[in-house]
Amino acid sequence: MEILDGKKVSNQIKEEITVEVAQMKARGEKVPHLAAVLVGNDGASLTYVGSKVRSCKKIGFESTLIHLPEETTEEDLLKQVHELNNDPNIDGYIVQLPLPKHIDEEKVLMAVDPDKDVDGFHPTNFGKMALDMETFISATPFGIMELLKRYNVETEGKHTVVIGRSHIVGRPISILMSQKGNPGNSTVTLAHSRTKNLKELTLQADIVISALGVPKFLKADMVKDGVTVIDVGITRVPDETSSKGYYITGDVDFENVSKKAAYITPVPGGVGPMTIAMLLKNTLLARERHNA
Ligand code: BQF
Repeated sequence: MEILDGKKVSNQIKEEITVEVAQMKARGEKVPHLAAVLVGNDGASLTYVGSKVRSCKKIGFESTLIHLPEETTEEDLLKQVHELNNDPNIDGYIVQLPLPKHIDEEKVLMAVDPDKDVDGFHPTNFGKMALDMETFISATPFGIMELLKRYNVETEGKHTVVIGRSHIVGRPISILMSQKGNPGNSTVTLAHSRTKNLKELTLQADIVISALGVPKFLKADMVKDGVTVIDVGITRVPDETSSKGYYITGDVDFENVSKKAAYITPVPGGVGPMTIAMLLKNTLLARERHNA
């Protein structure tokens, strides 16, 4: 069994980007500038945005955090989005999800300039991804592909079962894994809440990608020997004995599934850190495209 160490690989990617940014600077070019819009004070969102901004500082990017109150109206948020679209200093930006319930997420994501949409959530960018065109690939699916690539995990002709059909992870990774390329060329089954006999499917899988959000859902008796398991789940489970008041767990019963797996991602330290690294990669790409 080999651990797919997302923490380690994400640090490698960040080091590679650091070198490129230093070269940009040495040539007298502007360095990439990422902005993040956070609405409200959701604990997990604050953590995620904080780590994105910290990573920017570490690798030499400029960053701007726009923290708006929970009561921000949809209209005001759309105004902020248009300001970022028109700000020539900003190469790329994200609107941290989830948004408060009174704001229409789809409307906001549609307002983001696709050329600055480093999360790749705009329909134009999702469409380009699905058609194999150059675009911003969403950070989490992009991170999974990069992790498989850097560990030389064989995907060609393999049966990949994706669990979960979210717009942000399940659906796009099912498309990417079936596309031509390496990683890719996989035969993909996309399973979801209405799937019957899920266990029958996962038992046939060479690769299982779980993006469900149910702690320890995937059990050892659901996978075959030699399986590759990618765990995208991150759930905070309340825990009074922990200093943070919670611990983080994935969709996979790691202790038991890892005994049968050829490759497996841990939680934390697997897909999560890769998501951050690929957001930075997309921001670098945005800067380079604006130069070109
Ligand atoms: C780790 C996210 C659900 C909804 C909105 C490192 C992250 C997570 C875990 C992280 C995520 C999940 C992010 C670990 C960003 C990934 O060590 O395991 C980093 O910061 N993520 C997000 O911005 O919005 C989300 C999950």
